[in-house]
Amino acid sequence: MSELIEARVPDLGSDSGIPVIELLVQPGDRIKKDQGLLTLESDKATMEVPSPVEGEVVEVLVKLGDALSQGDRVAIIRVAEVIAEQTAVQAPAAPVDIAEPVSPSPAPATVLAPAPSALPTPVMKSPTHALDNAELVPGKVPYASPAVRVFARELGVDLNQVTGSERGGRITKEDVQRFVKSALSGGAATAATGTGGLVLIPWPQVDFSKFGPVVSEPLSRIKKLSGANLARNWAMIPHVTQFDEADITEMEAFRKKLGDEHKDVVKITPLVFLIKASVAALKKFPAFNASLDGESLVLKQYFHIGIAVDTPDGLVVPVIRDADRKGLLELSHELAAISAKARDKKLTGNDMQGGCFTISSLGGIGGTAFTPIINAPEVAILGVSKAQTKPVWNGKEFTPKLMLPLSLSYDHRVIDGAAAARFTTYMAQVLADLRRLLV
Ligand code: CAO
Repeated sequence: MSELIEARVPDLGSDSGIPVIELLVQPGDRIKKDQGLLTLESDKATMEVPSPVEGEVVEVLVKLGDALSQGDRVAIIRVAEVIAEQTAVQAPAAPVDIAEPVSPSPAPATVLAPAPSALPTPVMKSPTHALDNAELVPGKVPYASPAVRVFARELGVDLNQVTGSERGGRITKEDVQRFVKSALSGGAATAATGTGGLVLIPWPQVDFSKFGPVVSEPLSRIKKLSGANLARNWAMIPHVTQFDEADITEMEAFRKKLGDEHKDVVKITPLVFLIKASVAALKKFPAFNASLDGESLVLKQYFHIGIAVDTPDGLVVPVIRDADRKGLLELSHELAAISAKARDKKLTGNDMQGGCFTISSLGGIGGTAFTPIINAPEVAILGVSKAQTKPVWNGKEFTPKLMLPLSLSYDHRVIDGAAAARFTTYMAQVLADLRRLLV
């Protein structure tokens, strides 16, 4: 059984008739308790109307520009019984948000039919921490004062494209002016913030149905989130991809032996060997275990490895912490656990934070090489394709060797081509002879 509840506009103080400036959800979206449903903007503040419960959006009852007051209905939400039970026993994960809620007081569910007894408190937008890649959410409200929003709107500037120069990414009037100047001066001039005021021509608007039958499907929440991150990372990081091959003939024999010994306990795939080899290479080449922070490089002394996991809803990157301190079996258990958690949609924000370096393995599927996109603020990512037996010349004759294709994309602002070639060469050496892990 599931019940439907109405989400309503909470107490807005003395304000009323406040326009809706952004809709943050649409029918079919799975939402967390306190997740923003829409954004209201008065001349004093911008605020989100939070969902009173975890559940699924059945209907959005308002549209952009509607003027809302306290108690107005904004959406109908289905609360699954199982979700309701979970909510009762455990605190929900904090919603991914660019703003820290100042007053995230619980929003009581308004069950359809009975009148609402109490209303939630609006979540004011006032970020107190810097943006990171897990927090760039499409459709989220850029951090700017109402006056700056009005200014941007008058100039027809989409604030999502403006980089804020103040603490926490706050956008100022000057940022908007710089953005406009950059656009007028003819294209991709760099904004003074140094993060790149990329100016692009508009996305083509095409009525595809003119050319044949079409169906339209909304993107999943994960696709929207990862899409925004991927687009930013691809546009802002000068990527180069270094390709190499590792002879894993002996590694594979060892993996099979180990796999047979532990077949009733855990599955051992080449990926755990790649995690260990990556850690060894990160230790040898510390610039790969780093992040850019303005004009400094932050070198990490820990080894947390992100693993790209393909789920029916899209790509997620849970992180295996302290991979340097774990053996192949422990890594195999952890890999199985995080993959299952990812596919069951149970990963929390914490599971996906703190990564140093990401591995994206398509080796179980196929292909010979690809160019993975760096998971900012990391500076490199390893793509792995399917190993194949190939004839390799040993100086006298061709011998069959199992060759594993490696594709290392790196941030050329931080890493030079020579360093990247040394990194993959070293990885290939480690994978070819695992005894090197002990050196
Ligand atoms: N070469 C040859 N075979 C490989 C291999 C490789 N590089 N990597 C894995 N395999 C084999 C495994 O040994 C396993 O074989 P068996 O079933 O015969 O034992 C089979 O392929 C399937 O492996 P798997 O994919 O289930 O396991 P994994 O540990 O290799 O990967 C995970 C786990 C979670 C990374 C993977 O399931 C996944 O989601 N991969 C996709 C990641 C992705 O989408 N990246 C793209 C990002 S860019 O859009």
